[in-house]
Amino acid sequence: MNTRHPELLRRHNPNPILTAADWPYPVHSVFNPGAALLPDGTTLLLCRVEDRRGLSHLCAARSANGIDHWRIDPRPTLVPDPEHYPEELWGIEDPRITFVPELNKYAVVYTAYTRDGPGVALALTEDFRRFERLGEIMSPEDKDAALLPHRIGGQWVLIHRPVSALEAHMWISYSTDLRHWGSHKLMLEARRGAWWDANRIGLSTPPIETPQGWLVIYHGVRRTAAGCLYRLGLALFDLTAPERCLKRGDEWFFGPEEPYERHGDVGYVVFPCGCTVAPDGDTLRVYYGAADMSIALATGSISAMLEWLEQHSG
Ligand code: BMA
Repeated sequence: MNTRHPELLRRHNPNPILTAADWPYPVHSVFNPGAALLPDGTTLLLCRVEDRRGLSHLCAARSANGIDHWRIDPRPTLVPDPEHYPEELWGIEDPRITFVPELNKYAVVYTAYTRDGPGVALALTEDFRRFERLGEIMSPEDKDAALLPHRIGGQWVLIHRPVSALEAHMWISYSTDLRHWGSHKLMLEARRGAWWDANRIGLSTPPIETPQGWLVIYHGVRRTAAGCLYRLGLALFDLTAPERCLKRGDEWFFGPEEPYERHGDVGYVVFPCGCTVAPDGDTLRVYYGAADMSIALATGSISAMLEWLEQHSG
């Protein structure tokens, strides 16, 4: 019997690919980047950068091969603007990027750290230099959000993760104007008890559209006596009714193993917010925050993930 777990995501060597030491200005840590593949083939990462006050802003890094020789903006790319957007009082974090063909713009959905906790904010951009803010679209406490790339049944679709007293599940909401959201539906529930994804889950990268459905990488937070473990699982959702779960993997498939994932400001965390799909339509590059300290890369195959889900959904 083969007792080894299949490796659905292979870590780049050397990882991490970006750290605070690479930054052109003084920063404390860089992690949890959103990702986009630009039309000219450039990989863009919109990185969460934490300064020494403890507040985060976003900074773009560009690379021709998506691996190295990153060109990092010399100054912060998108900074909190609490004067005009009070919800950004304590910083902006964890961007998730979706290209929206209908608008010919990228939607950047990010966490705005408000006086009342984290909420969800949306900005549109064509070039990652100028941004049009639509403001806070989900009130606190809510985060781990991303927009789907096109309307379904005439409505825009947002996945997000509101928090109740004890539990945090993934929800889906609909809108006709990107500003006002309703028709809220529970999309994926955290499991209970000893499960790796008990009590608290959230979207990782924006969903990946495949002929079989929306492939979703999500994180599960397992609370232990020693702290929290952030690990990744897979689920598949209906293309035309994305709140309908078709398959859900029982086991996590990627978790903190390497020293840079186990040690940092928040150890035992792998936290992807962005991925790119290569022109072959199958090769997936996942960019993830490691231990809330640095940015790492792992590569996988969409068809292998779908195959795994076929075999591992209970
Ligand atoms: C989550 C988010 C992430 C962070 C992770 C681990 O709740 O706040 O930004 O990486 O916790 O600290």
